[in-house]
Amino acid sequence: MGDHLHKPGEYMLSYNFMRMEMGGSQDGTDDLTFAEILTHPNVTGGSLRVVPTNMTMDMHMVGGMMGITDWLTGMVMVNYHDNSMDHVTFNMAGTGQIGEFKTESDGFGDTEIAGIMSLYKNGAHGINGTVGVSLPTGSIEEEDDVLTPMGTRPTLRLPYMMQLGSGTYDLKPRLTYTYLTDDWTFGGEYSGRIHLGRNDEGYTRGDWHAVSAWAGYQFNSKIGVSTSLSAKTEAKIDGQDDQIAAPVQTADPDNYGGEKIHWGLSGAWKFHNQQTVKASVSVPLYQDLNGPQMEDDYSFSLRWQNSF
Ligand SMILES: [Cu+2]
Repeated sequence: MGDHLHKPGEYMLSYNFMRMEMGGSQDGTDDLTFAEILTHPNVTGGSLRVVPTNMTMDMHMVGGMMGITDWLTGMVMVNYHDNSMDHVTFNMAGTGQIGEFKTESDGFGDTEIAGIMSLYKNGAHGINGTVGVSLPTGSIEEEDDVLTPMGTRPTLRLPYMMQLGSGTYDLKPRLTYTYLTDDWTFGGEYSGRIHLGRNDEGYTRGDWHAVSAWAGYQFNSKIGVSTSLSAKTEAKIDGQDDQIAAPVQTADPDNYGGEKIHWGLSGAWKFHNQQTVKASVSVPLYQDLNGPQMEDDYSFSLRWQNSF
């Protein structure tokens, strides 16, 4: 949304559904087998005994934009998350499986407010800067039932990646360059998320920084396609939530972050006046993860927007 502004008094409403699938685990760039994961030490002192095999993250995002002046557009975005993760539980020792279980969390995530400013405009060239703040409206105390290596089924606080928010106020800067012709669009962007301070449970999610570049082609006034490349670096979690202490890789703050490169493809259809639908897919080309950590498989999103 950082690539455009609206005229003063003009509004835009959008809804975006996004699904991200993860599966398998890596340490660095190496794929890990169950047996390899089980030899890793864990935060509770022993070795890992529970292995996550798959995660599905669904996000529903509702956004509003409003043109305030010629150079400033305001934005608000509300997020709703629906996460599920599959696991295999192993015996206290060895590699014998005792069963499988699924954990789930859902609810509102963090809320973003932002100002998008036109910093430079000259013919086809434009640079926009966005200053965004993420408010900690998402829960960081989600719980669900798990299957332990002892065969018990207690309700525990879920690992960091199943929580719905960061728990901190976060800065979300963005700098976007676009070059627009009648048929073609080219763009480049830096974006980041910087977590301010420590949350109530005693940790800070890893800051991330990303750069991306894209090219788009407009076949006619209604149909366009685009392709993108993006690279992202994310730090480990700093600190620890004392209530997240299970023999599973996702409970270890060190098993977060890394470097990723993604390739994306999308198509947009302007089907009525100012109403557009857009479908996108993204797949990883390269992942160097602070592991053991689950790998990105793919993500897709479906977006509807209307200006008025
Ligand atoms: Cu807009």
